[in-house]
Amino acid sequence: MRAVARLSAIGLALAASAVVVQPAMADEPGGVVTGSAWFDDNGDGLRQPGEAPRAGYTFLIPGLYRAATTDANGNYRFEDVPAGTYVVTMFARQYETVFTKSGGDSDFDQNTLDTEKFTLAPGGQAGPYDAGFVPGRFDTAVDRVDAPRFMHVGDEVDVEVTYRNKGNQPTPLHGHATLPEGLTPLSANAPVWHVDGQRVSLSSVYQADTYIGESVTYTIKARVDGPIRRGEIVVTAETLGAPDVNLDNNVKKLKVWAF
Ligand SMILES: [Ca+2]
Ligand SMILES: [Ca+2]
Repeated sequence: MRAVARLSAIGLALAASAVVVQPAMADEPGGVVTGSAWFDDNGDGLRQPGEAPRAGYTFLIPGLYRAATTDANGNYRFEDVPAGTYVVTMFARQYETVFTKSGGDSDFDQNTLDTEKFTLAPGGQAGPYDAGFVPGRFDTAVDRVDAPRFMHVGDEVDVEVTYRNKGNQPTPLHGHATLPEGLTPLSANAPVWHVDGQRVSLSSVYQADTYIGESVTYTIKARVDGPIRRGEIVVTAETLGAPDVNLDNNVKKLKVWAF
C-alpha cells in the first residue's frame, strides 16, 4: 500500500509552472491547442451520441498562465501558444463534477487532473484534449483498525488506522479514533494530529490528496494505564466540505482487553 500525500490541483498547477516555456521568436507563428468538454452520462469514459457538451468550463495551460473556457458547443481553444512542452489542466478544482475515467474519449487523468505532456512546434496544433465529466462522489472509508487485542497494564501499544479513498476523485483523508478508558493516546504519525482526552484527530495535511483507491495508514502510540474490560476502539472517517455518498463504511470498532 502506498501512503502518499500529493499536491492538490492548485499545487500541481504551481509545480507545473516550473516547466520551461520556450519564448516564441518574433517571427515564429503561435500554435493552437484545442479540446472540448462533455457530460459522460453513463460514466464509461466514451462519448456516445446524445451526451451533451458542457459550456463554461475553464481549462489552463499552467506554464503559460493562460486559460480558455468552453463555448456553447463545449469547445475551448488556446491561440498564439509559443512552441514548447505543456499539459492542459483544470483552471480550478471542482468537486461537484469531476473527470470521468481516461483512456477512452477523455484525455484528462482523474487523479492528476492533467493531460499527458505534449510538445507544440512553432505554429503547430495540439489536441483535441477532450474532458468527460461525471458527478463527484466522495467516499472515504475506514479500511482497517488494528491493535493488540489483549494488553498488559504498563504496555505501550500501537493502534493502526487505515483510511481509503473509495470515491472518484483525489481527496484528503481525515478521521478520529476514540480509545477506551485505560488506554491513553500519546501521539500519532499523521501529518496533522491532535489528542483531546481519549480522542485522537487524524488528518492528511491541508490540500494533500490521496488518489482514487489509495489508502493511508496512521499509527497511534498509546499507553495502557489501567485494566480494560471489553473496551472499544472506535475509528471514524470524515470528508471535508462535501457529503460522503456511503456512510456505511465510515466507522470501524475493535474490542480490546487489558489485564
Ligand atoms: Ca459515455
Ligand atoms: Ca464513506
